[in-house]
Amino acid sequence: MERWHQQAIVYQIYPKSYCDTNGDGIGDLRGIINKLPYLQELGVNALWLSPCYPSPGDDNGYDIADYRDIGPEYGTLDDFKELLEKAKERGIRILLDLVVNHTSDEHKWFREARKSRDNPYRDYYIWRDPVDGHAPSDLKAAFGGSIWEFDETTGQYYLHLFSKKQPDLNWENPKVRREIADMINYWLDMGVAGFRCDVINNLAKDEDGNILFGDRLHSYLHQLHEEALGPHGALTIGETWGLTPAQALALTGEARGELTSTFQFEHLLLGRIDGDKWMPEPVDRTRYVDILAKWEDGLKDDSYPVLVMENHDQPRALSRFGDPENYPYESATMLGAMLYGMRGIAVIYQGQELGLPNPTFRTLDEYRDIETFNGYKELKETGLYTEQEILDRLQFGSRDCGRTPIPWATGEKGGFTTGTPWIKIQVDPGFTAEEQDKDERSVLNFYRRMLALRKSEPCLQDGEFKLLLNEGGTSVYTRTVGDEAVYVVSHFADGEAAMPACVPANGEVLLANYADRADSLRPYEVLWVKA
Ligand code: TEU
Ligand code: CA
Repeated sequence: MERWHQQAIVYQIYPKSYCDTNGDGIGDLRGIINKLPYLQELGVNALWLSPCYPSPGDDNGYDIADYRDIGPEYGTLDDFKELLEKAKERGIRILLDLVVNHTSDEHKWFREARKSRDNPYRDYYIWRDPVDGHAPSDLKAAFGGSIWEFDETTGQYYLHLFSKKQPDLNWENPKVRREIADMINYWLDMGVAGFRCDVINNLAKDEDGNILFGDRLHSYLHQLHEEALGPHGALTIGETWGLTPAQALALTGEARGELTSTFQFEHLLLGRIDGDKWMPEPVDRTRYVDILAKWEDGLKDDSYPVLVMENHDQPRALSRFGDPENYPYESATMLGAMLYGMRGIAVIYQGQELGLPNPTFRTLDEYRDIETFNGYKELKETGLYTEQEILDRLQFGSRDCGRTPIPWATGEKGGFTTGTPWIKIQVDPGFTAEEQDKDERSVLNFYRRMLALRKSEPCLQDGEFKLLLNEGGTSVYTRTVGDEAVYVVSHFADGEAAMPACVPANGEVLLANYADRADSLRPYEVLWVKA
């Protein structure tokens, strides 16, 4: 694995909600270019841009109509090349989102494929005849309804794991694999440094209907690696829901010649009854730490965990796992330092560095996300909940909780736009970049100090992970190189706790979210101690 992969600190940008510079209420590439100084000062060294390709926006850009261009609402290819260049001047690499399990139904390939059964592009997608006049199977799509959509013109169904405007590509077809490898090379030749790979473990579908980790997944990924990713030394981070450590090892590592790394989201399923995003339950915080430690222990040598707590599909971590009402600063900084002291590729989602909680959604029409509208429909159909109970569940689980624009400055529109934002923006006192930049005791300045240490402290770069303690809300782990160690001490709870005996009393405090060092641990206290 390339050295820079191991040291990557990736900042995910949801372009639509980052910074709007032309007043249309939609974030754009020019806005990202303007924020490069802020990103460099934060200390990140790579950006992952969620899709900003041409798209009808059915799934907010994860329905791509042209893989080789920039959506006009975001700017032009020249703007993108300028971003690449200016980011590189600041030591920041750019990763794009590789969304190749499906295209938009407005992609040229699908517009052709649906014209006739013998169209040259027909087999770029997955078509089946009706079975007894019905869909070929009764599997459900992620955004509601069947995974099969009937196409009147040719009398067949096509497969879509997500919305019916996101037809799945047929990876069995060598022409599809060739097209995607060529597209990857197009961006890597331009200077893109790698990809976050959308639902990459869905690519291979087995005849028995299995759609996760299908039999031919490894061969498909190996082909992309050999023909495109490997020769460029590209960093790839696979989005792989339902992954186990064994499956992660089988997908990553130098010798595999497939992916560099994979997200694991197991801890992000906590607080949900059976993982159902609309069904809240108390978070088992001890289990949260145990899960993170399991992945640290499961991926060693040239496989790397990916350290993540938020993204554009998740509500804000502070609202899910912290205590935004009573300890916003302490719990946001504890969640960050407990995670980013660990070994792996660090991924930070836009706004996480400001310790943003969920925005408040009061009515259904304030939402924008297809998954949320489907959630509303499914909850309503149960007949079990009042309108307000449904809205409360959407507030708990909606992806839009992580998709509202970044509050750069005080004022109604938070310095995000001069126009009308595409989705509501929440600007709360103390939660803008402008205020936090000047406040030594802000989440932003804590993140700046934390990331600088993560890059400068050898134990945090190459140190071996070892969990020493995780009980009653207190956890301690070490990162060790030789006879030096950094102890990461976290009190994942309110109230006081004893300072664990395993923490060296005379160690040097590298990072702390309380101004002084006490003999005990205070609410959501976190310490990085060098000994
Ligand atoms: O997400 C994969 C996915 O399954 C998510 O929809 C996830 O299951 C859900 O949001 C968890 O609450 C990727 C993208 O990140 C997501 O934005 C897209 O909607 C999806 O794939 C289809 O491209
Ligand atoms: Ca704009």
